[in-house]
Amino acid sequence: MSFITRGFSGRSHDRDPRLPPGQTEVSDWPVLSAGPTPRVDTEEWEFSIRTENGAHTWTWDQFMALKIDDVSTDIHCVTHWSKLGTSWRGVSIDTLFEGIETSHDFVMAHSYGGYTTNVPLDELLNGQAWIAFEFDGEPLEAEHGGPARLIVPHLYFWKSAKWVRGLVTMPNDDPGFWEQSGYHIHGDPWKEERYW
Ligand SMILES: Nc1nc2c(c(=O)[nH]1)N[C@H]1C(S)=C(S)[C@@H](COP(=O)(O)O)O[C@H]1N2
Ligand SMILES: [Mo]
Repeated sequence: MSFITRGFSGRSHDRDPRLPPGQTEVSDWPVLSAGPTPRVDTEEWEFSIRTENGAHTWTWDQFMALKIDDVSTDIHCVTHWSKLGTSWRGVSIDTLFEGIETSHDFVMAHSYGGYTTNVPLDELLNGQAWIAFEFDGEPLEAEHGGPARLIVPHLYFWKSAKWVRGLVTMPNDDPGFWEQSGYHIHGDPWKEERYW
């Protein structure tokens, strides 16, 4: 069936074009957490965005009243696994930043439990990132970041902070948890920005 394609594509003949270099597809979903899994009840959960101009905070109920997107995307972990065609529901960072102004170009995502990761603000906007609370039609499991996690699918998955509790804008691209320990400051899987 793919006889001709095989001939032309050489040793990558069976490689799914959705797989960035050095990645292998998995069908299961590995759990990678740097510490214990925080258990955050939606009754207590809050999400906030803080800029140099102040803070906006949403409760779970307020969050659920926002515009919710269905997202289908591939995810790529720096440890070489990729999961293709995953489906999520969540609120886009565009929606959350409506009415929020900042002169800052960078964001630190903060999680319950203390994890942090840095992302340029313009890579969270224009339909590139969400605060997701459902996976495959089910509430996001605690091990995978529930009740809600950041997803930034076009960057390596360590940028997708589990148990996210807020975004803080910042003028400089300060490194987060893994970025301080040698992970790449940016993390584009197509450029293999793994470590530095
Ligand atoms: N809060 C928090 N978020 C995190 C991590 C973590 O340790 N703590 N690990 C990151 C890494 S390295 C990866 S690969 C993914 C793993 O997500 P998963 O466990 O749902 O596969 O979460 C990212 N987000
Ligand atoms: Mo990772």
